[in-house]
Amino acid sequence: MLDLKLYNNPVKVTWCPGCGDYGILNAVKSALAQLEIYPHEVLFFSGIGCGSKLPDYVNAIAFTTIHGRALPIAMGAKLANHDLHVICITGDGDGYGIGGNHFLNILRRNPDVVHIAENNMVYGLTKGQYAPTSQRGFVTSTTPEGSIEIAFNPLTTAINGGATFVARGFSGDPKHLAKLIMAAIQHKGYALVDVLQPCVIYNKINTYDYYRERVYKLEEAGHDPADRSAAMQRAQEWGDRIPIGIVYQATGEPTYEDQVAALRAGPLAKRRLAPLGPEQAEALRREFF
Ligand SMILES: Cc1ncc(C[n+]2csc(CCOP(=O)(O)OP(=O)(O)O)c2C)c(N)n1
Repeated sequence: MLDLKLYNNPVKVTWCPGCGDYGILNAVKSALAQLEIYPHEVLFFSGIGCGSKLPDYVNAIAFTTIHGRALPIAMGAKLANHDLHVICITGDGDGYGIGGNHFLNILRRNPDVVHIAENNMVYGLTKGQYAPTSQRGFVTSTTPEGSIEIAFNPLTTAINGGATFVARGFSGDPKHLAKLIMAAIQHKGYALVDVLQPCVIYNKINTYDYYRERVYKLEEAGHDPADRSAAMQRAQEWGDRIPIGIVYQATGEPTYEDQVAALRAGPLAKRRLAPLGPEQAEALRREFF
């Protein structure tokens, strides 16, 4: 186990006191320390949102993309350098709303990328508009009479879309969440960890108490993550009992990068650049600049 302090940096955290994102930050650092992954071996991507600030608060390599676009950029980085642990951090609006198309497509491509979705069921950064995961009836500035839409279910969508690892954690239980993140990092392929994350300012329904009364651990309930139909059943469970843990895991599926013909000779980061003649160099310069 590495020293947790290794992942500390001097950046001032600007989340509200009590924000569920603190538990996720602790769980991420703890997972990296337990797996003995050094800061230079991990590459974070995020979009825009409160949750997307998480990589700013970790001493590691990080790239803030634009709203909703972190997943395809993370996938590109993994294709270029397979040695890096690529971790993508999105909010629910970021990852499932504006980035929804990228979410659907990464599921069926299976690159070796971890996706941690901080699911507070609301748009936090922009001050409380409803999100795709907001529960029906949820009252916000943009749904003054309550949301009339069915809440998006990331777990069933992920399993149905071809994801090979689907888990749900709760930011109020960072130790358990760290175990899920470790399993996601160790999984070869796309791994979704959807995290129930209370927003203490804009979501007064899905609070710490709301979840504490309802969550139960799948590993203590005899659930077999390899059983796809059992996973679909658990993924639909919501109400008095809410499952957390590894919902679904398929092993042995090839990753995207394993199958790309152009990468058979190895990832780009490991290849020597052939010396360019002046004509080739000029042609490239003209094409790209
Ligand atoms: C293209 C674009 N559209 C809209 C925005 C405004 N915007 C920034 S963050 C955000 C939503 C944040 O919600 P979520 O992703 O759930 O993250 P949270 O802040 O709740 O952690 C929106 C709509 C933007 N920055 N860029």
